[in-house]
Order: sequence, then structure tokens, then C-alpha cells
Amino acid sequence: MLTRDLSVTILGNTGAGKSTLIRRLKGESIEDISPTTSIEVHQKTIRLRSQSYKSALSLEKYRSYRARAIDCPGDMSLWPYWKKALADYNTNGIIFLIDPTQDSKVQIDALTQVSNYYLMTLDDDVVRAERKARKVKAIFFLVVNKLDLLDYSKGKADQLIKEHYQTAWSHLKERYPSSGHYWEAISAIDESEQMYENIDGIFETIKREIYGE
Ligand SMILES: Nc1nc2c(ncn2[C@@H]2O[C@H](COP(=O)(O)OP(=O)(O)OP(=O)(O)O)[C@@H](O)[C@H]2O)c(=O)[nH]1
Ligand SMILES: [Mg+2]
Repeated sequence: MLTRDLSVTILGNTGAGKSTLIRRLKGESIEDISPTTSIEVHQKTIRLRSQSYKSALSLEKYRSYRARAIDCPGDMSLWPYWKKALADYNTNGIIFLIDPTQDSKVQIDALTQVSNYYLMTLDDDVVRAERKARKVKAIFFLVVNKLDLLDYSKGKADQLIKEHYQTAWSHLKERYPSSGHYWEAISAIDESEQMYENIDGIFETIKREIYGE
């Protein structure tokens, strides 16, 4: 098969930059973005950087990746949409965006809620769901956005995660030990090559987790 699917659900508090990131992925203007109020499905055929380095004899060189991103509203009153999005769209990866300029408490609650909502998609019975959670191979990406407001310092993003999100992130890892857990720092508004590489790297990681190469 020359075409492969890569699908992600993008979650995080309101204003974290979820819709901005998706517009960047689609190559669309990021002006005039208003808060998202329902689940939105976006699709685009993309090429990963790594494909260009492959030999002309490799099938990988000619493959298309159909990226599908599910954008959700981040306003707390609309978090129940996350549960629906996770249940209705069988996505490979969950990208949780953190906004370093916002209060961490609500964002920690949001991250905890992601873990709980995802659990509910596994089974109606909590005990059975917890058991399934130990085996499920999902991919969780913690992504600090707005790196431009942290002086483009990945070290500062790392520090932010360690200071505020470590406990919630560790709980999630313990609940889903067979899944992939990664973190990255980006700026969705930055159009530099470096930032493109960071975003490409997220999809590359998800691709490797799913297709094993
Ligand atoms: N400085 C900076 N601002 C950003 C970045 N990414 C997004 N923003 C700004 O953050 C604001 C909110 O962005 P949205 O993409 O609407 O956020 P959202 O997470 O989709 O918000 P909801 O739809 O309400 O959940 C906008 O003003 C963006 O321009 C970034 O990397 N750096
Ligand atoms: Mg939005």
C-alpha cells in the first residue's frame, strides 16, 4: 500500500494553539482564528522529511501519508467533546498542547481528564478498562506550544513540564505503560525551518510507532 494513514487528536485548554497548529499543518493562514466550538476533522496528504532521504529503490520514498487531525474545543465547559472525539475517531496519537502563558492548574486538570476520557473509550467497566489500559498501544505526545514566548528554549519547556506537569504525566504513563510517551516543544506561529522540523518530528515519531520503521 502506497498510502498510509496518520491520525491524531489534538487536545488542550482553550487558547493553547490547537487550531493554529492544524492551520500550519495545512499550510493555511493563521489569521482570524476564533475559539473552536465543536469537533472539526481536517485532512491533508503530507510528506515526511525522512522520505526525501530514502533511496530511490525504497517504497517509502513514494509513499503518501494521509494526515488526519481532529481539532477539539478547549473551553472547559466543552471538554466532554474530547470524550466523544476519542471514542468516535480511532486516532493513533493524542497530542496534548500546553500553553506556557496560562495557569498550569486548569491545564493539569485537562491532562488528567484526557487520561480519564481515553480510559472510558476502552471499556464501560472501570476495572476492565484499567486492565485494557495496561496493554493498549496508544501514542501520547505532550507538546509545549508558544516556544517563542519561552525564548525558543527547549530547556525552559522541559523545566516547565518538570515543575508543573510531572505528576499528571507520570500518572498517565503508569496507566498506559504499553503506549508511547513523548514530549516536544514547538511554536505553532513560527514559520522557520527549525519549527517545521519539530512538527515533522512529531509525525515521524507517530509513523514509526505505528508502522515500525
Ligand atoms: N505567541 C504565540 N501565540 C500562539 C502560538 N500558537 C497559537 N498562538 C495564539 O494563541 C491564540 C489561540 O490560538 P488557537 O489556535 O485559537 O487556540 P485553540 O487551542 O484552538 O483554542 P480553542 O479553540 O478555544 O480551544 C491565537 O491568538 C494564536 O495566534 C505560538 O506558538 N506562539
Ligand atoms: Mg481551536
